[in-house]
Amino acid sequence: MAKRSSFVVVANRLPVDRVTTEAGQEWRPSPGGLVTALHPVLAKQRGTWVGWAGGTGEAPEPFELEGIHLHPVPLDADDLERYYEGQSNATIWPLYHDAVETPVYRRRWRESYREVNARFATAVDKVAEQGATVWVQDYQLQLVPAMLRERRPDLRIGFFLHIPFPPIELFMQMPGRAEILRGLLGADLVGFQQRLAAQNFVRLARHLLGLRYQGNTIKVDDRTVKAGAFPISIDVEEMEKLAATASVQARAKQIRAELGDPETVVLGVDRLDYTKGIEQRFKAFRELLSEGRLSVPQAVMVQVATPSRERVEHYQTLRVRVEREVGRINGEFGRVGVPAVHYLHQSYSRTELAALYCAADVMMVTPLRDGMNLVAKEYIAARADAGGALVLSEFAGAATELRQAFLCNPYDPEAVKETMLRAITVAPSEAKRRIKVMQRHLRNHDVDRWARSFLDELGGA
Ligand code: ADQ
Repeated sequence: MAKRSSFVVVANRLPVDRVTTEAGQEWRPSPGGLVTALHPVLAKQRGTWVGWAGGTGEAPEPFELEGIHLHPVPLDADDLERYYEGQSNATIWPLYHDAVETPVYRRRWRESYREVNARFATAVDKVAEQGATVWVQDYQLQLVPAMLRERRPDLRIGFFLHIPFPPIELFMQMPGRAEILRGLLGADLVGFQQRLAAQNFVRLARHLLGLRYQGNTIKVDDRTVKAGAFPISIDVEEMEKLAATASVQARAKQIRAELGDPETVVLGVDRLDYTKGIEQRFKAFRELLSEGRLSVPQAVMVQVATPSRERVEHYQTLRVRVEREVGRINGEFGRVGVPAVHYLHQSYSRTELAALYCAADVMMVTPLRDGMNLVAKEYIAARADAGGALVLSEFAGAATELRQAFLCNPYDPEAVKETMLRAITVAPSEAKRRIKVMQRHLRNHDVDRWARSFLDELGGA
């Protein structure tokens, strides 16, 4: 019989990785903002996290790690291909990000998405005690709230979407759109990164299902569903402390030296994803070099592109395009021993990321659309010296909060170039002023506050 909890988090992935050590296989917590934020609540309430443990085949037995119950849900190879790579990452992901790549629609993927969502709902049903609070995370599990409500009307159900929620015209493309909307409406509280997304959602409820709403409260049968904006954040203190350690500071210096001590280090850190505007950033850098407004080795660019969703076609073609562009820039503007772009298709530790942030004069965050973008917030938190400058796309959720960044429209190449130059040439006193204002904002809006505000609202919903 599964252990029952009064607080359950449901996400596609469990916050753990299986690692092989000399002693055999063991589980390690995987670092991430979500688990950091939720760990205290989960530990205090003897909570359970329901999610996929990675790997295909039979799921491991439920186990405990650092005071949290972990309840694995199995996915087989077909689920992975259809529910995860297909419906989640080739249909919903591009559609919700302004269709910057054309979403692919397949009936079999949709069926698999439904089956897997039902499997998650069944798992939660098993572990949630009477009247428990359940918090469902993200676009892979949008049907879970309604499926759960049907099985368990006693539960208090929250849902948080980490990615944007599209305007009506775009959402209406989706085959099976009403099922998704009804799925979300199974929750008591549906949270988004931004106010606009919450508005898109309530308007859609009226447009598609004829539901009435007042403010952000939708009437569904005899219940009400609240929508709201809860901009996610990072563990600000952790990043501040990490970046201030002597070893990170030393490593930052070493990175600059290894880059040839250029005047300007421009940095990008993203999952290799077509929503992140990596190509737009390279184009701006290349044109500035070719117009002679920047030159190597005075300015160099470092682009960390974390491998991501490598079996999805959109991502395979993106990788080819990005790597071709890196080759082109280095071919034209690099010199022996001095590439213009240092391209790193690798994962890094938090420590190395912090050192990279500290080494960068200009951080380029130029997504075409992004729910929030935590890299932008991490960069600001890492700059204990209040040095550096952040170039930030207007289409990242973070732009709503980080108003002192150098904001730009990533679709406009001239705007990206001008903004990048402004960030490179900003007076140090002005740069410092901007960073400090943003740091103050972040200290008051960290990930812990995000989780608390959502759960408080859900408690009162
Ligand atoms: P992502 O699209 O993954 O998140 P982001 O918010 O930037 O984007 O978070 C990425 C995280 O991965 C950051 O914490 C970053 O430090 C880390 N990371 C990036 N490259 C790395 C590397 N090479 N090695 C190790 N770590 C790396 C989704 C949404 C966002 C939303 C978040 C949280 O798309 O809009 O901000 O969820 O809700």
